Amino acid sequence: MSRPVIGICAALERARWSVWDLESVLLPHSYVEAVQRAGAMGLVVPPDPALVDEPGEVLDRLDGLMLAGGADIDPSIYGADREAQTVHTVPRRDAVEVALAREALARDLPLLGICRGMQLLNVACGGTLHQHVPDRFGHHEHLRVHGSFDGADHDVRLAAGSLAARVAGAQRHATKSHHHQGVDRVGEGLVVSGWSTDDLAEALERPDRRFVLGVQWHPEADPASPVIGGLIDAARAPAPAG
Ligand SMILES: [Mn+2]
Repeated sequence: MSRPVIGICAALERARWSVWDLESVLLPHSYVEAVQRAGAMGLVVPPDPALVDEPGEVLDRLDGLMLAGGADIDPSIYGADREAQTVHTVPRRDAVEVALAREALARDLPLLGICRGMQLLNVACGGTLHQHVPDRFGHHEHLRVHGSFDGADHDVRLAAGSLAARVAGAQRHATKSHHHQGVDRVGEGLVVSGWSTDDLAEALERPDRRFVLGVQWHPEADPASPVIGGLIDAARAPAPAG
């Protein structure tokens, strides 16, 4: 039996490798490996502008969608002015991912948003973001070292009976954290189902969908995390008729 196919949205970034320094479609291998480890095939989805109008063109070929971490979302999408700490936004990527997330919700395709991906899910549903969590909350517990998960592996508490708690297998869950933005106003239809000790939203879900989950932490960075396996299980289950 063939593996379920999970589309993983990749970044558009300038990158250096070997002798090259070029605009690149970029995705940390940890996302692809985590999907493979859970028994699925990871298909890297580049930010193709044609998908803004026709997201079904790629979703038709997928059993699940993963929105990966990455750059700050351009605040113009959620109707806010850019604050000083919001940098290096990639509006082309944002637009493609918003279209994919909305269509995945509409067709009840299993969807997991990780870090930026959770924020993207919120924005796609009309929500807003805190543009710099340390300014709002007065601490750096969600990101200690740029480019590393060191020192910011805080716990989250998950709501009893929530999808997040079911997938994590417990109401207290250890996480790898690396974010400076966070969910502010929650998008339409979404429910916050996880919090850090400062009450920042750490998990979002759509209880009226099969599997729509956003996590503010990085399960792909933790081989012991059951979260990506939860997406794969949902992607493997037969879609409801009609
Ligand atoms: Mn956090």
